[in-house]
Amino acid sequence: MARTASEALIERLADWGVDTVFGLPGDGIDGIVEGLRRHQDRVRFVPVHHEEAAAFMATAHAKATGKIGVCLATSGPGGMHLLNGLYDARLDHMPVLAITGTPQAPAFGPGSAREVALDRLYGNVAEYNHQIGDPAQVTAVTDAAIRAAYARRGVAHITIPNDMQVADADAGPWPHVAPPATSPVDPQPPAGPAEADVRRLAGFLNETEKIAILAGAGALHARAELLALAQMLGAPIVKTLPGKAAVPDDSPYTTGGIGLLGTRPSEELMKEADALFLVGTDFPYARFLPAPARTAQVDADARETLRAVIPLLKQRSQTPFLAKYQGEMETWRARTATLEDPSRDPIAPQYLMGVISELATDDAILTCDSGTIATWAARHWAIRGNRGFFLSGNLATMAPGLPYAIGIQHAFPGRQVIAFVGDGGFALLMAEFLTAIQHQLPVKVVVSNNNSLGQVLGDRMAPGNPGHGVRPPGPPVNFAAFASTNGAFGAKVDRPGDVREAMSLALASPGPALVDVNVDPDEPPLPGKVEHEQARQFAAALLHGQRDGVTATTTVFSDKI
Ligand SMILES: Cc1ncc(C[n+]2csc(CCOP(=O)(O)OP(=O)(O)O)c2C)c(N)n1
Ligand SMILES: [Mg+2]
Repeated sequence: MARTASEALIERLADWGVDTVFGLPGDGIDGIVEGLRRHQDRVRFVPVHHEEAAAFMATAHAKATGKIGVCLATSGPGGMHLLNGLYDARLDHMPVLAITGTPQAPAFGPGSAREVALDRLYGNVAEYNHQIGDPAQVTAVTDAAIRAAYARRGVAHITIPNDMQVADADAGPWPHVAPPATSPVDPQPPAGPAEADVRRLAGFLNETEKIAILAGAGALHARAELLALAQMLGAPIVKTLPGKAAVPDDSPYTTGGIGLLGTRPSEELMKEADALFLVGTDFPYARFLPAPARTAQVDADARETLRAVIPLLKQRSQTPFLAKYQGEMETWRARTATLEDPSRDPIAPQYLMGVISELATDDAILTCDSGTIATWAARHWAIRGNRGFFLSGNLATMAPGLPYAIGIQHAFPGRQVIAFVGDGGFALLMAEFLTAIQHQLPVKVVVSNNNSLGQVLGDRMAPGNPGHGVRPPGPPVNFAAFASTNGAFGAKVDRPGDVREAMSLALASPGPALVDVNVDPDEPPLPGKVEHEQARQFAAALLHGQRDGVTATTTVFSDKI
């Protein structure tokens, strides 16, 4: 049988080192799926239950491996479903290739079936966006798309009309004008900074007294350098949430997170600092940054830049700024530990996260959804050893936790991968747990089940409004039953005394496992530093409209540390 253009596509993906494609079949991509079938020894196809999840899996693959993630969807609805996951990649600067199908030209036009112009729809999300017009282009276009995704750190999109998917790869109508293919390698240009910039940076760092370092996802590979820098300058390291794994949480050089989910010492030191050094981050929440401070930002490779600047720095002997916040961190850590109270009933979500953190391996990877779960993970999932942490950073969408875990587990079959998700976020894409079961992936899912869209409840309470549409009537859903009915480990936990055993069993089970924990529905995710006025408004909102106003009010005031 003739070699099709789709085969040329899959072969080229394999040449680029792509070993997995996440997607959902459809007649709009039949030819491509057939190409995957013919080359299954080189590229594995992971069928999912919702295309949005495929895009999240591809994004997670890129986040965890640094290599391009690939997702596939059919024309029309399939292509539209990918979009949320692709925006996640775009906003967190991840190289992802989306492949879609399109009806062939004669069948496509006003009023035709599947009339969704995916190339136009993707105009805003994609750095590279091309509809194949000649089967002989496929190899060259694949090269260009992948190269663009790496170079511009974003999404590339190729859409292929049905007839071209199955056309003879080498017999396009215009083979003589097909662009030449390049080679399937991404040569790394020198990513280091210019020498003059390094000297200026060293001068800036040497002459400023109170420096705060803000480390982001772009510094995840520069742990040793960040710690050496902090030690020489006496400068505390504050971490953005996507940069959480940059340095261990028990390091004396870090004050942990920043922003609403961060720590009080981070918030305070940012106010006191007179210089800010941003390493590998485009942290968007300016109100948490020191306003008048002088600022330096590393956009070149973080590790290369720090390696170049460290030899030019003067070792400081007195480090009062660091020492002050090290002292404050002792208080914060002690307080954080008390919040992991095993005796609280209903179960404190902080305790649940604390137990996971204690029992997980030193190289476990935690993925997380947007919601109150992100606050509990930010504060109670301890980075130690080679642990990882991934979530949707700038898009902050619900639901990526489980698909992220599946994508990462495929890339790292030997590592423990845990998704810490909310009942709301899990419900959005819970069918992907079936994907884990069908692929026998040992992902562990922990649902922090507060029977509400807790984060929204918290956001509404801050200005004093009671919740509306965020707490369903009736008891919490039983997600554990869904897991166990379908052949996975499932445990429903309602009592604090059962949390540890259920978690141990789930982590020890060889296949996919789900622990669904009813946590306190009235536990608000408070900022690290709660001002009196904020606490008052929270309390007022709770007393107005919440079921257990009095319980939560107690928590609000006792959290005001
Ligand atoms: C796709 C999407 N829809 C809505 C939101 C707004 N939102 C942010 S957090 C949240 C609540 C999430 O609820 P759940 O997953 O149960 O987590 P919880 O906050 O209760 O811990 C919502 C609705 C969002 N971020 N993304
Ligand atoms: Mg919830």
